[in-house]
Amino acid sequence: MSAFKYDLLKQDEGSQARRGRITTARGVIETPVFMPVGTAGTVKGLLPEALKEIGAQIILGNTYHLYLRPGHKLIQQLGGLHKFMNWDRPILTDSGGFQVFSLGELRKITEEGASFQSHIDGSKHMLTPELSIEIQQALGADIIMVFDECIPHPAERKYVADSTNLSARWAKRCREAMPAGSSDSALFGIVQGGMHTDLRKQSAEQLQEIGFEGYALGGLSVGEETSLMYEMMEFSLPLLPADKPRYVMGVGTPENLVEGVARGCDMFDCVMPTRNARNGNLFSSFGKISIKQAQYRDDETPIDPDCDCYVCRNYSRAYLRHLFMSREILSSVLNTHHNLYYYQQLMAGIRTALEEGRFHEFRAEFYRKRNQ
Ligand code: PRF
Ligand code: ZN
Repeated sequence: MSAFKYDLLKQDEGSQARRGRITTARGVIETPVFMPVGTAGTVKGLLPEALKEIGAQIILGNTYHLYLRPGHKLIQQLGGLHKFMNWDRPILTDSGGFQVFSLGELRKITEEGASFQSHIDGSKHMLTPELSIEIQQALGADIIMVFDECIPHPAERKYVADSTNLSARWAKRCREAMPAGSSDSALFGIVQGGMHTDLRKQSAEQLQEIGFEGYALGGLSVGEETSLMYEMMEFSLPLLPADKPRYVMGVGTPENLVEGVARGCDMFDCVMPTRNARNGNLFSSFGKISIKQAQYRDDETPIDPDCDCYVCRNYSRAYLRHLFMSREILSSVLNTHHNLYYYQQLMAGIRTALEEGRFHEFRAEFYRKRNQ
């Protein structure tokens, strides 16, 4: 028997927002939740202890990267991804569908799967639904994603329709490839359908016919207008079962998280807080700052006076600017710590607001601070 379950704790009255709880064999995840990205078996720049201190409940790993390097068989032999990277809380792995899609010219898609050339050494590989499940099982992920094709935008309608059907057939093969009974891992389906509501609906129905422990929206945040992404969320999320978690993949900015929650999303992941940190772009309750700007040269204040993270309690903008300009390793470490803390606090604030029935006020206050 799988330990996996989702409990809907509270439905917001003024929006689609939900306060929920996912239970896995490795512990509970309070939702809505943001999952830091740990592509290659590490959330770049942070010790697992720091990740916990920040409040990360679950992190994301990538099939594509770990398959190519160091190899899923090696990780399995060494006791699985949790042990390998010293992280004992839940891990969700993405199937490789999106990473292969990002390779552009280096890939070819057939009924069988996706052939591609490694971005590391150019070697040829083929990822199929069955292999993707085998890899994610070997890694020991708590939540496993189906192998899909993330459709580029814009795309011809015929391409979107054919690809969405192919992803549905792949989703079925993923379900069938899951080991029966013994596994503690949950399998999530991924809704595609591009920017077409009828194809999104068809995809949501095809996946529910197969049956999954949770459902994701794929193919968003691929270059479309933000308003179009919100429209797609608004249309697609209510088509998914209310008693299962809903995950919008690869999203997004702090605004996207607030708006995603308002439309009924429970889970998010994005490289934005970690990647931006390494580029010196820092989040705060009043917006984003670029720490390399000359105005911070002698600024003794912390990144965000409202933030009580380790970095904001101990370091000035002047010091963080110095580290960034000097290309010091600690620059990435401290910036990543602050940005992920900001994302985790944002989600914790959303959860508390939902519990107290004041999500509407929280959302208004969130925008008020940014615009003042
Ligand atoms: N599919 C998968 N992973 C993803 C996406 C997708 O469509 C996206 C889209 N933004 C991010 N990550 N498997
Ligand atoms: Zn901070």
